[in-house]
Amino acid sequence: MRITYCCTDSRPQPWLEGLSRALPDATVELWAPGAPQADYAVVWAPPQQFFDEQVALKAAFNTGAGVDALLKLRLPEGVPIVRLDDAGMSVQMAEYVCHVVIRHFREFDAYEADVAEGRWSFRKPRLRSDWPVGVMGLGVLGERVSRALAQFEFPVKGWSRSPKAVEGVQCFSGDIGSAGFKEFLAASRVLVCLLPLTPETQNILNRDTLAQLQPGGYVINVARGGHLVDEDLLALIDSGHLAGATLDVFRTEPLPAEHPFWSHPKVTVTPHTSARTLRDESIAQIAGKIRALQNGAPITALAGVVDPQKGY
Ligand code: NDP
Ligand code: OXD
Repeated sequence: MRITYCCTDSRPQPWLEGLSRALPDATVELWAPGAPQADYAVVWAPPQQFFDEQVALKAAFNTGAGVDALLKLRLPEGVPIVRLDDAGMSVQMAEYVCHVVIRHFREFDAYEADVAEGRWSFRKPRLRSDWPVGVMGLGVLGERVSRALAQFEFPVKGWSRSPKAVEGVQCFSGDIGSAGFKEFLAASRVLVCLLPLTPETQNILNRDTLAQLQPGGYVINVARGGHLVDEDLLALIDSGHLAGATLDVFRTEPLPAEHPFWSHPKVTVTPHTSARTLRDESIAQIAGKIRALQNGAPITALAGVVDPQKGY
């Protein structure tokens, strides 16, 4: 069995060694143009030439949860794409989102500013009931985040395309623009985006949808920059309808130096770090799936197989 590795964002050697250790019977190689045909691919943002040349793949494993970049390529007919299914990301995402919600709700940013000026001051306690948090997308990450927020006793609302039941979370469902979607927005004050980026969800955080949040709303985008219309967010913050935003993902990454998000006092920027791919967990998951396929399991038995029609 031959495995080809083509990830443009990480040092290849530890991945090649880890995959070789996990699959001792396999030949694991770094892809280069003209490389021999492989049975399986491990990829992140490969060039189009990669898929034009690798025409004998039984499956391609994406070393991230989101496949929006991969699905922009011309993929070989019938090759299943398998994304990371958690692999240590959901707990990181829960930490990040809970941190941001609590920081905003408890006004820790304001306390830090006071302390920096040597001021000992108290703020009036806020009521959790005034801070319902809406989570868009109740998949692997969204569900974990919703449960974590519910542990802190925030009123948590969740929205997904198909109906879901998550303990402690009021779940809404339906397509974008449906009654369920509108009810979800109207019931939320903090909005967390954990949707995949697809043609339907592109620009979903816009003037119209964000205006439907409760006054004093706060936006947390940890999914993809393409979900957010940057100018609409800034206009709603500057008009006072939104209190601010924490953004981990951007249309162009790294965020260009001249972008207004860097300096806006009500916008916090982090460098696409809310849930990182963990190498050992990811290798273990991918190797386990390759072993299952080699032992005759059908592709449908694997978690994380992407539906190309849905785009996630
Ligand atoms: P999943 O595929 O497990 O979950 C996606 C969820 O979104 C599902 O609940 C799905 O609904 C819902 N959804 C998709 N399209 C629509 C739609 N049109 N209308 C309503 N609901 C919709 O994905 P993950 O939870 O694993 O990951 C989510 C995203 O998080 C990734 O695609 C990636 O972009 C981003 N991400 C960001 C990271 C970072 O560091 N910033 C790290 C990892 C991921 P249904 O279940 O009904 O299909
Ligand atoms: C991912 C990401 O999709 O890191 O896994 O954004």
